[in-house]
Amino acid sequence: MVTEKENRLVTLEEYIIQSQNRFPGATGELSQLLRDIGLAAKIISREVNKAGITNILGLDGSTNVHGEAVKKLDLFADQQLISALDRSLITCMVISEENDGIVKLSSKGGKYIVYLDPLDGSSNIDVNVSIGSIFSVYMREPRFEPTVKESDALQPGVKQVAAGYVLYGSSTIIAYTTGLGVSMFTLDPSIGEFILSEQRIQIPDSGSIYSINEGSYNSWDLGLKKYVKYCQEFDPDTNRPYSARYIGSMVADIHRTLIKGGIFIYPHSKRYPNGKLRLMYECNPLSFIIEQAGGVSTDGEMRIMEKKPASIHQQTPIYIGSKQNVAKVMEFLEEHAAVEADKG
Ligand code: P6P
Repeated sequence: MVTEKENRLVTLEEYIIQSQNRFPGATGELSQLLRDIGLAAKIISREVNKAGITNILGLDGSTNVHGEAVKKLDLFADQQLISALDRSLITCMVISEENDGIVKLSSKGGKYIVYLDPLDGSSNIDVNVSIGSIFSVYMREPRFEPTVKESDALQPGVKQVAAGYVLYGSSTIIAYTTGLGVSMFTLDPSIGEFILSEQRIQIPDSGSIYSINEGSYNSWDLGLKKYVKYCQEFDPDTNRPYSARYIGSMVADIHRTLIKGGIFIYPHSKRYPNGKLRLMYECNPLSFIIEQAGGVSTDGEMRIMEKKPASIHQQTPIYIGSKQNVAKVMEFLEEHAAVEADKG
């Protein structure tokens, strides 16, 4: 018999406060930061869901640091997230895909640094495919320098204090972790609140979905080609052939991988020698989520979250998902690495 109390809806705000109360020494600042992001997510969700009506679709004519055409909603999302973080005066600096350099906020003494991909997968905006926002939070180091500088933000992913994503899909959800498991909330637009839908999420140890842009097949290393062919072979004992699913929005592909298991891969290639996806505001935060759910995330040679960043917009290859699926692709990569080395 579920008592009324157990059945009561828990909002994101209530959940954040309840979680904070488990840390007697907590100052409430990280809680406030997470609430700031939740507020911005509601505002962005409203615009994403009516983009077609308010002609916010389409390009605004500029390009971002990677030379990618920027769509109006990218800028809107960037502005909403940065202003929400600025208002609470606990974040000193934001690094965002939409800004070449660091964005210094009003509070020079703020204890947090936040990386943002304000609207990931924005190439899908005009075709009504799910897109997402990604955030990654670090403590500022060194803590009490008078001025913030880019080098303060060059920290490995293992030093994240929080990370998460917002997925603007058939419903708007937010998933985040502070290192104590992954919690997920669904936006109820009728009351304007994110409602707790799941906590301590666990990714299946193995999955039968592989997710990669096969259009780049010809430029892959031999081991990766062999792995994808392995996924496509018939073997009912290992539930193969696997299903191929690729949305082109990392948040959506990772969310599916978290829930259903399997693997998402964005490898290095001739076009992207260091990989396409950004280490600090795509791969580290989503790796934190997947690792907290019991999965793994590597660049093909080392754990993503242990990479020491050399620059704030650094790119990396990524193999992320269920333990057994990532282990299997690594077997193929290692087996054929010698062949690749010989090719030079
Ligand atoms: P491709 C979106 O532009 C993005 O940054 C990720 O969200 C997505 O996984 C990837 O790039 C898609 O890249 O080369 O397959 O179109």
